[in-house]
Amino acid sequence: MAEPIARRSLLARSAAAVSALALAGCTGIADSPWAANLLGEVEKLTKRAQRLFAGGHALAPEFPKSDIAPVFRANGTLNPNTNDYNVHASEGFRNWMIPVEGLVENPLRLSLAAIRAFPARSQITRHDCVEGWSCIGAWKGAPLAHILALARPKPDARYVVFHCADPMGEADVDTLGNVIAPPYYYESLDLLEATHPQTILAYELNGNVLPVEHGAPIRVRAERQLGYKMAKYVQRIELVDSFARIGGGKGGYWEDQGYQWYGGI
Ligand SMILES: Nc1nc2c(c(=O)[nH]1)N[C@H]1C(S)=C(S)[C@@H](COP(=O)(O)O)O[C@H]1N2
Ligand SMILES: [Mo]
Repeated sequence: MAEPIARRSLLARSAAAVSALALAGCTGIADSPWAANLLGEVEKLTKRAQRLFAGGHALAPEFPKSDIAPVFRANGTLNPNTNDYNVHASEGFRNWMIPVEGLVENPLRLSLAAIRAFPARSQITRHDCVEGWSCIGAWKGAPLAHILALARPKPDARYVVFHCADPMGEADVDTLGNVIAPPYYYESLDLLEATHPQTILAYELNGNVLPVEHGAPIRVRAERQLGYKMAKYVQRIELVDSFARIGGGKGGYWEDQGYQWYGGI
């Protein structure tokens, strides 16, 4: 019986998340409001500097084919492994449907076939993970700008939120026997980053159909951003004016644990 894993509490999960932060050299964010404030300021500076010096839509470097890593490292969830996801995987994701909703004039429901039929962009880029590794790979997908142009964000839309299919931990049971669902991975970009030409909904890696460990059937590539900003297993896209009502309110699963929202590189 998988008892010990199934009973692992959310508290243990967040303790694990804090030690993961410690490993990533981010100790103290959670304990010190002063440090958190400072980090917030640095974050704003990084964002302003990147946009000022690099320009709003300056491109991340792209590389020749000869630089592609023989094996692209996978990180975070390697398989959502929920009943629902497993059914979709067994069907080759032909029934996977991504709603684009929230603050849009024209809500969409995108099948994988529809996403593959959009004009595609291919790019060979370097992925940087905060855990201290990088990997170069070739990605192909549909520019998110194209999809947002079809959905027509309303004037008050500020962020694009990606809701993912992978639960972060197991369901838990409280003392009254109520089942507590685990949080699901989610991430967000502002409209500038979301409409950047290298921000794509990717369905191919190195010329092959996107493998499950890399986010099948659809994952975000936002090439000026750190790895954790690039949601895998995208299930639903929502445009919002604020993060207040989503997850822990910080704009992403890892942001809710203390990571910066602006993960520029
Ligand atoms: N849904 C989801 N997206 C995710 C993650 C995850 O655990 N779940 N991990 C993030 C992190 S920290 C990194 S570095 C990259 C890893 O992408 P890869 O497995 O294709 O290398 O995915 C990001 N997107
Ligand atoms: Mo990462």
